[in-house]
Amino acid sequence: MASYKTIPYKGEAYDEKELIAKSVEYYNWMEKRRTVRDFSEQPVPLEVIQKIVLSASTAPSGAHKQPWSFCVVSNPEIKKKIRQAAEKEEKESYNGRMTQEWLEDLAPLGTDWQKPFLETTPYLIIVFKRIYELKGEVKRNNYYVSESVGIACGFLLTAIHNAGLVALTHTPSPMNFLSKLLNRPENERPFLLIPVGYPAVNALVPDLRRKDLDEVLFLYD
Ligand code: IYR
Repeated sequence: MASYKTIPYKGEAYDEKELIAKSVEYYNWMEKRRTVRDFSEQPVPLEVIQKIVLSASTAPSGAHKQPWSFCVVSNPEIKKKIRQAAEKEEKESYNGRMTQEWLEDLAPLGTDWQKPFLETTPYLIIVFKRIYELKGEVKRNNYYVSESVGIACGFLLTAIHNAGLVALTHTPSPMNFLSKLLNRPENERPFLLIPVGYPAVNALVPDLRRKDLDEVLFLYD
């Protein structure tokens, strides 16, 4: 079995003071990230999206298989088809498929079946998970696919935030129409649909509260 040659790890090391300052600074910056639903139509250079996708693709993955495909849609006709198909599914979901409890949980966010951002945002990034690899006719396994792709999407959202752009993690359900519309191979399944762009000038976001540390951190020392 071939194995990787090894190379020195090139990370940065900080003293304790710097370490604390870095972690505080990073948290304060991350805390500003918000899911935005009001996008501007202002174009974004493709190069930015390419770098954001490369950043996402640095995520760790099972057996380093990088089991993800990022489809970047800017074509207006394809965006229109995606919007139509997504709204059709969402309409059915909001009008019967979702439970009363689910609708109540969502009500404070004010979402509904209409998804204009699917057409107005400069880019839709549709993330697919590759449940296996296809080398010609031969199938090779991927591992921890949802975990790997989930982490990559986290990296993607962070890279978008770092660029000063905004995103929405949209999950039309069911979303198999995306495989058809984008003509994806049989080893791929849609994972997340992420519109990316600048926020609208007067974009509003819900004034929500995030859990405190003692609600999410449990120390065993
Ligand atoms: N997919 C629907 C519903 C929805 C579900 C959850 I959970 C959300 O946090 C937000 C929306 C939609 O996109 O509207």
